[in-house]
Amino acid sequence: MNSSLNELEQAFQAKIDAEQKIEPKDWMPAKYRQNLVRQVSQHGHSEVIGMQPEGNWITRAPSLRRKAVLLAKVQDEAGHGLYLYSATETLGTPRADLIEALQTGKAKYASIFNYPTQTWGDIGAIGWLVDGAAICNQVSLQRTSYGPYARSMIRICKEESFHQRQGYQIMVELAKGTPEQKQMAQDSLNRFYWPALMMFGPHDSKSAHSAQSMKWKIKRETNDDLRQKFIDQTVPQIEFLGLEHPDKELVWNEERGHYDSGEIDWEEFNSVINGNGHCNRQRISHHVAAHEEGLWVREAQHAYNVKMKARRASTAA
Ligand code: FAQ
Repeated sequence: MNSSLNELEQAFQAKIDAEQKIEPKDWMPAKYRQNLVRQVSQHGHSEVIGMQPEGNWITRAPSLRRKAVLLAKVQDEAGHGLYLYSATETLGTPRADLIEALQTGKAKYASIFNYPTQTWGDIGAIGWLVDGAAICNQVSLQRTSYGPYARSMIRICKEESFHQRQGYQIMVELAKGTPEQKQMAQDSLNRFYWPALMMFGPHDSKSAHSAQSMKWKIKRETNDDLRQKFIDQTVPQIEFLGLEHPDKELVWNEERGHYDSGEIDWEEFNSVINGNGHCNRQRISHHVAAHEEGLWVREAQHAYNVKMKARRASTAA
């Protein structure tokens, strides 16, 4: 390796080891940049595509209050997507390229959003379990080494914790309601529990990016460690609801101080992340249609920017 490149890389790693943030104009290895663009943009895509399953229930929410709350939550997810796209753009990749990668299947988004929302209970389960899993992950990402990503996580986590509470509140109401409502809550828990565990990604031994991402402190905790945290925190929440745990192999392990759990269906996980889940095609075609319909807004914004730039240039002259 070229010695000056070697020195730059060593200085970069030393900065990371000293817990200093990497900022957009700092030197960084090409692979660090590439890995961040991959993870942060996929995170942004997850927030944006994640609006669809919940958006499906805005017109059918059971009360005006629930409708307003859900509408606000879905808007928050759009905002999260925008912070994350902005963070990715600071690494030099234009937004249009990110969108193209999403729409052509080159970039992934969280597998969970390819499951349909069939009942109102699913909206409770998403807020509780999906936002809950997202928070577990994102709290640790507040300490990620790339400054713009870390800062976006701080704000996003604050909003996600409201989301998680609104979801759990829906579940509490259903679980304490009529037998039919309680059954609806149980059914949603059964369908969303395992896909929520899949959000943490493959086991550490099978994770392609973890080792390097941990060294660069892009990721601060491994997939399995974060998943374990989520499994442990969810047990008392299920007990409080008076629902049955979907994992029949779950057992407390005194020695480890954690719950041991059953195995995820990795075949299902791989099938969903490779485009063959229930809703993959629908999610992308909906995104493409919305993007095309919004073209006039982007064109109007561009025309306005050009006009303002020309006006500023003429007043400066
Ligand atoms: N789904 O080597 P690893 C939310 C892919 S936000 C789809 O372990 P890595 C808010 C992975 O990308 C939820 N793909 O990868 C909300 C890679 O593929 P690639 C999103 C997955 O990056 C709530 C390959 O498998 N959160 O929910 C999944 O080190 C409610 C190999 O895996 C984030 O994105 C999966 N579950 O670890 C919104 C957090 N798992 O790129 C609306 C930030 C793995 O080589 C409503 N991201 N893959 O083609 C991360 O922490 C990491 O990227 C992981 C994966 C942990 C997701």
